[in-house]
Amino acid sequence: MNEEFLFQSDVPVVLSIGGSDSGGGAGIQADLKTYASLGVYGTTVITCVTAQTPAEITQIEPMSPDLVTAQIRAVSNGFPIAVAKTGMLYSDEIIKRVARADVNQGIPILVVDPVMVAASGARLLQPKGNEAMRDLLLPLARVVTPNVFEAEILTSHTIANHEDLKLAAREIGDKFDVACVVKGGHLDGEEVVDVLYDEGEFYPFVSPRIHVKETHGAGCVFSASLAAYLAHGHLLTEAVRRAKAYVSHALEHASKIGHHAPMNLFNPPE
Ligand code: PXL
Repeated sequence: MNEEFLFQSDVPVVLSIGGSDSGGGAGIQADLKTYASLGVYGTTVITCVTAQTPAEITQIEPMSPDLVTAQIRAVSNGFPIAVAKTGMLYSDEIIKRVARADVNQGIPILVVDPVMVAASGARLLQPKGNEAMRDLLLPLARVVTPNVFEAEILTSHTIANHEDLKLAAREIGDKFDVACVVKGGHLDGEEVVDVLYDEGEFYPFVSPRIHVKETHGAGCVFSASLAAYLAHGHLLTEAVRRAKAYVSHALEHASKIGHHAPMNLFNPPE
């Protein structure tokens, strides 16, 4: 893509490649709300449709791989994408399409949220997809954002404490030649420590734990806000700092919506 095309926009363009969450709290819906809130233009490639609320997923149906390819082509031909992020990709066939060089060539910066298993335990990536995620998609990323469970799958090591978390970030970063931020929210403690590893350096990000009963979509919102801050031109360390603050603030200001209490994405911290 030529540079002129990239700078023709009044606002940066971000692309989310992921699943639809009918409850609106995670997936593509959470990403679009985050993009609207942070002043970037959101575009989407839907990989699958899920029937769910924050409490449970009752059905998942993937799009055809051809439709995924057609969506990526349409969006990248029509818009100057600054940053793309991947979320729920569901199958190895879909990962293969996203990873094809002739399909994703218009994407300068890729954020990979290696979505595998939901907090509820539901499988968001079929077992065959783990290998495709590791071998085909991770090496294309600028930054990968696993939670503790995903980092355990990617490294085949147990993560029980902050030292394990650091080692996992370094192992993933060095192995795939990417930056890696492992999110520590699933470890115990009154502080949540996320660790970014980039080009041989560790950057810890510490925040007080926010005690809320619903954290559905927090991972999606972290990677989407990270993509948005990168699209605004922030350096990776500053983009991670801001993404973490955005998620914390959204959790802290959760709104009561029926029986649920989803994050408030429309009240950013700065
Ligand atoms: O948070 C991971 C995630 C991503 N994408 C979709 C989801 C979920 C979790 O439920 O439903 C569509």
